[in-house]
Order: sequence, then structure tokens, then C-alpha cells
Amino acid sequence: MLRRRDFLELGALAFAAAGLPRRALADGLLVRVAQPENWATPLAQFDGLITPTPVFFVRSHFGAPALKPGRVLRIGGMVERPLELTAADLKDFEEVTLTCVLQCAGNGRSLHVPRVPGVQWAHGAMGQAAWTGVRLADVLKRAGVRAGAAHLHIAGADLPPKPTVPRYLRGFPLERALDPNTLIAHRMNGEPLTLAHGAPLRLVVPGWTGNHWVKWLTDIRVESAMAEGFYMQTGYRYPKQPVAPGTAVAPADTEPLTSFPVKSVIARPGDGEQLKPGRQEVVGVAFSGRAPITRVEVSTDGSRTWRDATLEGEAAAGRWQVFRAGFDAMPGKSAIVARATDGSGATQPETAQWNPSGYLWNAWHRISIEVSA
Ligand SMILES: Nc1nc2c(c(=O)[nH]1)N[C@H]1C(S)=C(S)[C@@H](COP(=O)(O)O)O[C@H]1N2
Ligand SMILES: [Mo]
Repeated sequence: MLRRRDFLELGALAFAAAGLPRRALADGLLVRVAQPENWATPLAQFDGLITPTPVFFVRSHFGAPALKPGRVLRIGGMVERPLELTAADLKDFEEVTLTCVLQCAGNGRSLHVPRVPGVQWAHGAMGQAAWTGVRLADVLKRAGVRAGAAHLHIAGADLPPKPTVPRYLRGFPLERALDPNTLIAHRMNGEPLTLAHGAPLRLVVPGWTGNHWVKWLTDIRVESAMAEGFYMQTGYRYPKQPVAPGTAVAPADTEPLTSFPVKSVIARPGDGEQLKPGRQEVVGVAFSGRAPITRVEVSTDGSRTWRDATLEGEAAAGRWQVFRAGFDAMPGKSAIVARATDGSGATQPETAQWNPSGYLWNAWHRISIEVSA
């Protein structure tokens, strides 16, 4: 028999399922913008190889469309055999599971100096998950890409609040689509994709910024020319040459974003944390969209001296590893800093390269601690 309390809880669940109250859906996440969903993962979660789905950041321009498990994805344009696929049809292709980082291009935006407009992310617009789906290359092979094709034009089911606002339409070169790591995914961390993360089908583009990972997929068209529209010609572009902080950059001097650079983030201790003297540990994650991580250095004296951290997990471009460094905490205040290096020889810079949209922030992560006497 149901007690009155259980009954009330069931009632609350029913409201949550109907989308009310929305706040409940963001439990465990930091709400940057409530609606549309722009919810960040707390730093303390970045101490493992997998970010649990309930605390995995959500970024959306217009909010999720209706949940439609049977939604059709059309593959068309310059192909011999246009296809219509649902999530159930993916069983006709080889299944692939990849563990890799999803990071928003704007992750760290709020840390750029001078500040730039846009969602004010700190560190929480990233996560690592195991993504399951099929290779986009296999689907395109079945469709038969015609000669002269060079770009994909990609759309999802989400629509802007009014017709004068441009839709979220993206694209990337065919070459990237044919990379065996580019997936059409339907599962995340072993469960069906949630609506917030793109159900029923989304793209997984390891090593490249989140804007390429289109959710709620409806259309993939193969074309000869690059896709157009606001999110190709204005958004998600980066200066071709480094610019001085605060400088305006003409569109002709920008190019589309692709991969994200080397980065590490400290999960523990937390910034401002009070610690006991004695043996303590710095833990975090390090990754690069461009090459495997080769080294993470940690300083516990504000970057005067550095020592190598140990690495856990598999090394690969676009995949994060956990780093750990033990240290003897001495009474007083100090700063802990981490910096990673990848296999291309790139090391995290002390100061990130400023750019007008605040993309790709990857400066040394520096936190303060206070050790009691
Ligand atoms: N259809 C659609 N796909 C989208 C977006 C969107 O607004 N609409 N946002 C993109 C951006 S900018 C990012 S960072 C990722 C975030 O994925 P997540 O919400 O699963 O973390 O989704 C991408 N895919
Ligand atoms: Mo993003």
C-alpha cells in the first residue's frame, strides 16, 4: 500500500516527466542559462575516465525538440542512393563504441580577458563518455557518395523560437565524415541517448569542438560546397592569425573551428579548499583534440617548480586521461597549477589565446588552497 509521502513523490515524478518543474532536470549541474538548457558539469566531477550522464553538461541553442524515438534521418544530396534511417535501422551497420571527450568550443569563455559575450562557461562545458553507434563513413558508403562531393550539410530537429532567428545548421568536410572515428550515435555510457544529449541520433566527432556534434539529427546532405548560414559564416570561426586581446577580426580573416587544443583541469582539491597538513593529492583530467597526451606537470608552489603527474586511461587524440600527483601539504596558502603536453609537442600556455568569441580557452589551470597549521 502506498503511504501518503510515496504518493506525493509519485506526483512530483509525474510533473518531472511532463517537463515540470524543469529545475529538477538540472540537479547536479550548474545552470548557466535555464532555458534553453545550458547546464555545466561541476569541476569536482572531472576526477574519472567517464562523466556520468546525469552530470554531463548540456548545451543547446533553442532547447530540445519533442522526443521522437522513430525520427527519420535522411542522407541525401550528391549520393547514388538517398537513405532514410531510424535508430532501429542502425543494426544494419557494424556497431562501434568510442570513449572520447565532448567539449564546447566556448568552454572557458568567461576566463578570457577581456571578457566576450556568449554563454559564460567556466570549466564545465566538457565531459567524456562512451559513445555507441555506427561509422558515418559506413552509412555514406551505403548511400554511395558521388564524385565532386566535398562537404556535409547537417541539420537537427530543433527550431529557433521565431523564423527570423537562423536555424542551427552545421557542416564539415567530407574527409572528416569519412574518418572511422566519426559516428552516428544512439547510445551514451551504455544507455540510450537522453533527449538533452540528442536522442534518438546525434553525431560524435572526436577531437573536434562540440558544435560539430549535431543532436536530434534529421538531415545529412553531401554537397560540393561548404554549408552556409549564421553558424558557418559568423559563428564557430577562429582568427587565422593570433590577434591582440580585444581586437575586432574581419570574417575574411577567420576560418571554421575544427579540433580543440591541449588542456588539463584540476578536479581536486577545489579552488579555495582548506586542507589538512600531510599527504594530499592533485587529481584532474588532461586531453587534446590534436594528439595523445604525453605529459602532465603539476606545481604545488604556484608554478615555480613542476613535477610529472602519473596518467591513467588510454592515450589517444580526443580522449582524456586522469592525472594524479601526490604532495606534502605544508601549513599556509599556496597555488596549485597543472599543464599538459600532447604528442604534437604543444603545451598548455600560461595565458590562453584571446579571440573575439572566446573559443578554445586552455590556459594553465591554477587553484588556491589553504593548509591548516
Ligand atoms: N541540433 C543541435 N545540435 C547541437 C547543438 C544545438 O543547439 N542543436 N549544440 C551544439 C553544441 S554548441 C554543443 S557544445 C553540443 C553539446 O552537446 P551536449 O548537450 O550533449 O553536451 O551539442 C551540439 N549539437
Ligand atoms: Mo558548443
